[in-house]
Amino acid sequence: MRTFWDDRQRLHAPRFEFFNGGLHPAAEHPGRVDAILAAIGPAEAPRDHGEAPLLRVHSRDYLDFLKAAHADWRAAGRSGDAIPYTFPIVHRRPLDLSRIDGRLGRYVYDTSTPIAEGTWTASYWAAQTALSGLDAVLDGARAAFALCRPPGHHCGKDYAGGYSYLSNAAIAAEAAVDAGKRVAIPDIDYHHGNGTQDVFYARSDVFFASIHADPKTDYPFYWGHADETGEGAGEGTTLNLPLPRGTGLAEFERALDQALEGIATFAPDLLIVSYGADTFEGDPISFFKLKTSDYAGLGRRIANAGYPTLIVMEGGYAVEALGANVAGLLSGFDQSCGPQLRSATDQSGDNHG
Ligand code: OKP
Ligand code: ZN
Repeated sequence: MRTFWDDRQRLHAPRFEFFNGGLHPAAEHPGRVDAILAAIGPAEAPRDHGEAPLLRVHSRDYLDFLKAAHADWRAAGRSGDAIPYTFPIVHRRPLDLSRIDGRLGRYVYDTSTPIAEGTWTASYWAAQTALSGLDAVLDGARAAFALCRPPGHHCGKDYAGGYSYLSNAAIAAEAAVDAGKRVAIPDIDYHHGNGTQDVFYARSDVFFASIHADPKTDYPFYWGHADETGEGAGEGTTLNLPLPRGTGLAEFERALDQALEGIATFAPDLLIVSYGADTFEGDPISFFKLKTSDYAGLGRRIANAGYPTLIVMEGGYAVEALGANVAGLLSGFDQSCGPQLRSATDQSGDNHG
């Protein structure tokens, strides 16, 4: 499988996040990609597609905020990384605020998403990595892996959150739509992909299906409930499959099959998989029970659905097992002996291989 990665993604190196009332070492750190690269070997460098494809998803004012936020924070005499602490929950309205402290709460919805000196550059190259993986698939590759970091599935048009600053999977999906494709996004990270869902919630041309920890107990809490199914023209093109803490392989595979069935009904031309390995039993911030040996089977199941597939990296924080968990899913996909690609006119709805 062709894989993509850019070293500038290491430049996002926040030291701490604010969580449960105190500063904690950042879980989403550059050591994660060292572990993955050691397991999967060298990757291709992405091509620079510029800002235009980012602006298909994100607003100009949000990108400008993100570029300048860390410098603005330091210019205000602050130390460390920029973390918001006041949020516009009550009587929200557009306000033109000057002080960085107020602008942070407007654009970042939680305290786990610090803006460090290299956050913009790293996020920019994560998005370019996703776009380059998409190019490979559009050029005819069966599959490609975009090693994106920081992750992207929690941020939306004009907000960051959940360690996410640019919505890598959504940016690639919009580029695929622009290339005339019908896209489905299965999200198998432990956490609901609320940002991706939000971007496509009212859209009929992109299907979003997420398997995740029940937001009644787990981040991001406010989104990812089973009754969220899309709105307007997008009614029915969002599928949420929340699962309880303690979920193991059998229940996870059942949900994955259900997601792939929904996707088959939608009949996409290609898949963009948001892959988080934080479903692993040893993940320090998550509570599912998947084992390293389980990931190859998930890769096989996704391959057997038969669509050209871009796999985009999201979470996964058990660094000692992360390389094996990622390599496992990719090699399971590659070794799939299931059906060849289905054509757009051959949608049998049979996902089982
Ligand atoms: C990002 B991704 C624990 C705080 C957890 C943020 C979780 C973001 C997960 N230190 N809050 O979906 O893996
Ligand atoms: Zn996650």
